[in-house]
Amino acid sequence: MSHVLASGVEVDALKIPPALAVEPAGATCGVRVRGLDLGAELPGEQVFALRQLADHAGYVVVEDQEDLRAESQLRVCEWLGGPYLPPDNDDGLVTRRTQFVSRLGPDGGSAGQSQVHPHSDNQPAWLTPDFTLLYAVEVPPASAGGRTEYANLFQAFAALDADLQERLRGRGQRMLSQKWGNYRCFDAIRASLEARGERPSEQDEPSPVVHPAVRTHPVSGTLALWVSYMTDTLVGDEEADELRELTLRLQEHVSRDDFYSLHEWSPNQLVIWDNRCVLHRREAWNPAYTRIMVGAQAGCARPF
Ligand SMILES: O=C(O)CCC(=O)C(=O)O
Ligand SMILES: [Fe+2]
Repeated sequence: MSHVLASGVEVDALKIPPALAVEPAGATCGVRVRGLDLGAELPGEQVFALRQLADHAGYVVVEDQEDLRAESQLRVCEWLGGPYLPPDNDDGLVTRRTQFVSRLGPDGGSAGQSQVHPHSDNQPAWLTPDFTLLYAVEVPPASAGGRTEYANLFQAFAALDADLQERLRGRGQRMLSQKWGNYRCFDAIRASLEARGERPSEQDEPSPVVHPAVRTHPVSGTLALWVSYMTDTLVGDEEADELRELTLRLQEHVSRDDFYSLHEWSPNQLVIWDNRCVLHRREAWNPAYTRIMVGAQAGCARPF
């Protein structure tokens, strides 16, 4: 049965070969795909199907990927625009970002086991990754936490009243540095920085990176409210207080539960999410359980 994807395009309007089964995955966005074997060289029509879904759905859960090795993730990255390499000054999650494929866990790696707040990966960089891939090797039972949620930012933009949409179009947002963005978004990173006596301060140089607050998706052209907890402040002519208030208001807006789709992980799933139109956040998990994930990022562009 056809359904409408996050971008507004119907699944039936895409070229999906009959060997693939596609169904909705989350309440607000996402698809689940069966019939793909990413451990093998795929025919072009299947790669094309995966690319179209990744470009329109917000996130794609690819089921039944047994023992998806690093080389296979690299090949998927190459299909999606090439592996993303972070800028040199990216600190806080360096290990994960400098090896385009790396293992998170069992202690959660540098992202830790604690809660992760809404963000888009590497959003503080000028050039940001289109996609993140995350493969579940071993995960806690859903009742022990560790679930990941994806916010549909097309919906978040559409839900603003017309006046506010107008106020935001064409407006910049200044990003935090990667370090202070990670401090804000990863409770585990915050705890380890604070344990070393490090905290953000008024004296810190503001990051030079300014992104659009409303991002045009490069494939569908649909508008996304691309604000997150990696945002320092919106840019504009208003007084500083007013800008701060507007920034906070939008951060609360993109945290609204009704924009989020909950993903409960099972082993052997690869999730590919589209950082251009979804935010993600993750629950803490009970450290008595092991959670091992293998991740990578793909595609790279200057947001507009
Ligand atoms: O563990 C997850 O599900 C997501 C972690 C995350 O957001 C990250 O490492 O950037
Ligand atoms: Fe992330």
